[in-house]
Amino acid sequence: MKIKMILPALTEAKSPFRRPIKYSLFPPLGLATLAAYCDPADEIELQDEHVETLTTDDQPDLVVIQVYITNAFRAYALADFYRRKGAYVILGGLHVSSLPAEAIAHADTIFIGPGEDTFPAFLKDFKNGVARKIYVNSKRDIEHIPLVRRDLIKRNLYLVPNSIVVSRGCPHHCSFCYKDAFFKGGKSFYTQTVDAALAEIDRLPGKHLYFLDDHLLGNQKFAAALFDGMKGMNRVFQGASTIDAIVRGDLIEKAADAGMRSVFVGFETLNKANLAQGNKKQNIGKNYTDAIKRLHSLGIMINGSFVFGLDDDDKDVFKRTIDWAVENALTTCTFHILTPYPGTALFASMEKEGRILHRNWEQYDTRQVVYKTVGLQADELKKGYDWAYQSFYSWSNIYKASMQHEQFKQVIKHFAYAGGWKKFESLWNFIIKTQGLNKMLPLLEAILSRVGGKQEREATVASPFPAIA
Ligand code: B12
Repeated sequence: MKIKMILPALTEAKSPFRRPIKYSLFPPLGLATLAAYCDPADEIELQDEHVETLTTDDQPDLVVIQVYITNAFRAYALADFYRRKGAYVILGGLHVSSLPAEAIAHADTIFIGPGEDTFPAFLKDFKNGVARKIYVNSKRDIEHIPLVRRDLIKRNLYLVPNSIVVSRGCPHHCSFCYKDAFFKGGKSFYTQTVDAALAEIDRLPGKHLYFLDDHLLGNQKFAAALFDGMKGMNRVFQGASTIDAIVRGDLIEKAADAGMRSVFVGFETLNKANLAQGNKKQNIGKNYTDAIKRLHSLGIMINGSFVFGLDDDDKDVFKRTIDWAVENALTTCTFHILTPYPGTALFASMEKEGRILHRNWEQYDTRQVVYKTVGLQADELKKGYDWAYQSFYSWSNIYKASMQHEQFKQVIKHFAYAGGWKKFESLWNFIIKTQGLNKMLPLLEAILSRVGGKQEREATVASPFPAIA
């Protein structure tokens, strides 16, 4: 059987003129995970529209499309196209799980939730000619899944080909997060076995890894065993965690010893009422500054993530946030305009209050205001968000943030990194266009590599490479 797997892209990611580096970071891991359930005799082609032009003159028997919010319309157009050509088209992923009624109009079969049980069940039914219209995930278990089909990934098209996930979901329940909608009706946080995770790491060439897990430190026992196992594997890695997991016990020290060199932290907001609106209980009352100092002392770079537009935000929120991020020497920041994803508690409450402005999902990219604001006018919010990026990455603030470090070496490295990354988007664009991204990997590994003792570790260089939003 001929199977075509597609990760569609939104327009911006496909621009022939300028393509932001963030779209060339990670390969389509979800589809490569699903491909592992296909028969070895199947002829599979996996195409990621973020990094390549789709071939559409083919005649696959089965087309598998992954849908998330901003690529939904493109995914539906591709699905319609292949159905007209006579292929059997199936749709799954986060957006399909949130809005099955919308997706079903464009598919022969749709999938709700993770695909580790439903996709193999479908394949069996499909071969027997009895495929159903809808498959709903019920088994939440990734302990014994087949090896991700990394051979289908075109590694040379990505800056970070070694992305990996060893868990699904997260132990928390923030009202704006996709998670509760996607994992409705069952476990919403589960991990691989430590041995399977270590074996998967072992399969990856080179040194650098990027864990895409929502919360790598979320299961303390699992993470501790994973980091113990990784010690001596000579890896450097980046991942995400919450503040409360960073300050609890000595897990973060274990992570640093295992090779963690940068962490994505969702600070979201510095305002308690806003944290409560976002149900981000794990951040309430936590001393952010202590956690930051601890990370810096371990040589772990921090990519702080912030959301603007929660109801308690006022005009000063942008400056307050930037001042705080600079004072605390965050190396990189990603800012977002609050975005209610369908299926979330936030979307439900805003819809009830008549605050959802439209359903043009392409604009739900966290850079545009898609709901009726409360504390700020919509244009103030958009302008403030744009200003936040400009201000945080201005030379004066990069200089100020760098100067917060105690060690001179760290000052220089912070300055070079933050300046270098944000100011060289056109260089990244050139590298992408000339297909030179994979040649940058050794540089990334060298920069993230372990530095000697504690004193030197304090001066660890931050990654000059983008952190994901
Ligand atoms: C890596 C990543 C990216 C990468 C690229 C995506 C890629 N290459 O896969 C980049 C950096 C480009 C990116 C960008 C954005 N992202 Co993003 N990203 C992620 C991240 C961190 C990991 C995805 C992943 O690999 N997961 C692991 C794999 C194993 O899981 P999976 O992909 O979900 O696949 C499983 C199931 O979904 C299912 N499945 C998926 N497809 C199908 C299809 C079929 C037929 C079947 C049966 C099953 C199935 O089976 C798979 C195995 O269980 C997720 C967070 C997350 N935890 O998912 C956010 C996430 C997907 N991103 C999100 C968003 C909003 C964005 C942005 C719009 C935001 C922004 N401001 O940057 C942009 C725009 C992207 C665009 N082009 O439109 C949201 C999506 C919300 C939603 N409701 O759709 C998420 C969930 C993060 C969040 N905080 O909410 N992202």
